Amino acid sequence: MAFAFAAAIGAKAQTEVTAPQNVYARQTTLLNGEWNYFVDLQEQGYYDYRMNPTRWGYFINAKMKNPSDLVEYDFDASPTLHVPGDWNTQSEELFLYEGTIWMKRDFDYEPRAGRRALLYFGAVNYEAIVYVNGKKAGRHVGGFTPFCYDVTDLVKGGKNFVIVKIDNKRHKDNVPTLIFDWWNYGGITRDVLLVDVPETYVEDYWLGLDKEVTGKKRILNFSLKLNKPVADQEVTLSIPELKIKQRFTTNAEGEIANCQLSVVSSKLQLWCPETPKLYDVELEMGNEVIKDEIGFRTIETRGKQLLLNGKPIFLKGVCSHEETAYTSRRCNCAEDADTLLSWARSLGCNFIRLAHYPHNEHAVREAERQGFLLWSEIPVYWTISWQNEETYANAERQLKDMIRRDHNRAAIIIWSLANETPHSDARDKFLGRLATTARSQDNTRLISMAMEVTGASNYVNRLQDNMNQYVDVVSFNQYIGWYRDVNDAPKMKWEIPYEKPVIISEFGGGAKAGYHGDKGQRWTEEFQENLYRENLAMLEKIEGLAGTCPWVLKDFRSPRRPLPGIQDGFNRKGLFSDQGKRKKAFYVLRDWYKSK
Ligand code: GCB
Repeated sequence: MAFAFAAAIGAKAQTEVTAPQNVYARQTTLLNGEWNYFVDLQEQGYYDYRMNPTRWGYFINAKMKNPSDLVEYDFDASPTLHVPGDWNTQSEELFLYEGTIWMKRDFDYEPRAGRRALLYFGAVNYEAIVYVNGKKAGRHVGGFTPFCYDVTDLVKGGKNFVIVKIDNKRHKDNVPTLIFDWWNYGGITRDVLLVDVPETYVEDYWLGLDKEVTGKKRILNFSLKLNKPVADQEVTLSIPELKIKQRFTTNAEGEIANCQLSVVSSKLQLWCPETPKLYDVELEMGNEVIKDEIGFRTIETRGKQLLLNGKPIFLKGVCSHEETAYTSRRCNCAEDADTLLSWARSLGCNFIRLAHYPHNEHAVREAERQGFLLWSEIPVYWTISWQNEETYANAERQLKDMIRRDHNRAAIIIWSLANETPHSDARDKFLGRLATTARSQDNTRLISMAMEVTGASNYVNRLQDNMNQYVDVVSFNQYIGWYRDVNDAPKMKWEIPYEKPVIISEFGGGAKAGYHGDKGQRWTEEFQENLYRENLAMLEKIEGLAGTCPWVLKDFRSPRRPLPGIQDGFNRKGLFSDQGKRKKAFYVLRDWYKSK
């Protein structure tokens, strides 16, 4: 089993630490709630009038002390935004805003001997520069993964304040790049926590089921890593329901490496969509107890088959953005996920492609409790700056952080590295490196990426992609019936010359809920319904088809979809409208999934 002991790529600010595994099980204080904010269009709170970073930036939280003082901002007199939350849907004037916003929150802190204070952000989109009591804690880029600072030396007893400069401007070299088909929600979009840990604490752990079945026994693989190389620390792992209580001791690196626990097969209930069994797991080190719920399952391929717990499975999937039902804002909690999951459930799904970036941890855990298999992806989307080493480091860091956060989630079976990337040597090199990294971080899951079929002259679609050597599952998006004539569907032949399972990671077309007409009339529910019928009939014939993920569960906001009266700023390829109305295609897919 691979364990991600390597430090994240890229220069770390002095205070940056690895975000602790299962942060919600630690001693934490939520720093969510109302944060004062103001917009800084010209970033004058950061740069002076010669465009040099200034020491007197807004992060010092200056206050007038004398009547003659000049201070041109005041956090405490400024309006507030709720955290977690995107700013776009909290203020009308921020709906289209892409730029810098400063946010501040006060908090109380009482130092205790032998304890450290970590400041954890679930995600900030896109760049965050974090200051505590006027001092910089660090800078982070990437909008969908957690990051954490050790702020013990920055906090003091009593009143403290944290200020974050958040910038969601798009840039060519970012991941994702300048263009993408979803809303660029800015802000502190996930939880902020102050985490109270001992000097030496469990930074990460890994517990999962081994693929090998030996006689009547199964093996659980267990590894653990402390935040520093402290030897001889005793850690007790308990899984009461399996009558496991075992003590381990850390080595000189502060690790418990590749330990194995044996369980009687008949006593172990495997996690699967029908019975998503999770076991209570406890890790005890000194006074610190970390509780988790962990499912045990295996995932592998055999030829063109996908095997869950050793048995072939067909993935009845759907793609979903992390955008709420009804209100169309960024999701950030289990309740937000619940509605979307119930919609996927009503379709008969057992699988969700979390597009196109890692979704929040609550959503992943909720999906796991409810028995959904998951595909989790990093936003290497369309045209990334393949030649830029910094862009690579950024993508790799997002990949590692995605894997690290969720490597104990049985629900996740596929790590996806990219979506619809244009072929070139530079791209192949970039994605090849990412694939090797993904494998080194986690060799217990499958790797894939949403590819494209090349050319369809004479109605022959051939999937030819150098990336196939790296993936376990061949996945591709196709839009026959939307970006190509629906009448072509019955004529299409598919050539996928790889001995690997095939997932159709996207197909679909738009319809405005409630708009009816002929099946040849674009945007009607009938058009979309017919498109689904034709596509399912066509896809069914693909040899080795192991799953389908139509695009998409619900209509979602996108700046690329302006058509008045129809799109109005929404990508309308949802099977549900943004208001939860089922479109006719919903029933076509539901019936097909019933037959699977
Ligand atoms: C795609 C993209 C997805 C888009 C979709 C569309 O191929 O992967 O992000 O939203 O097509 O609607 O065109």
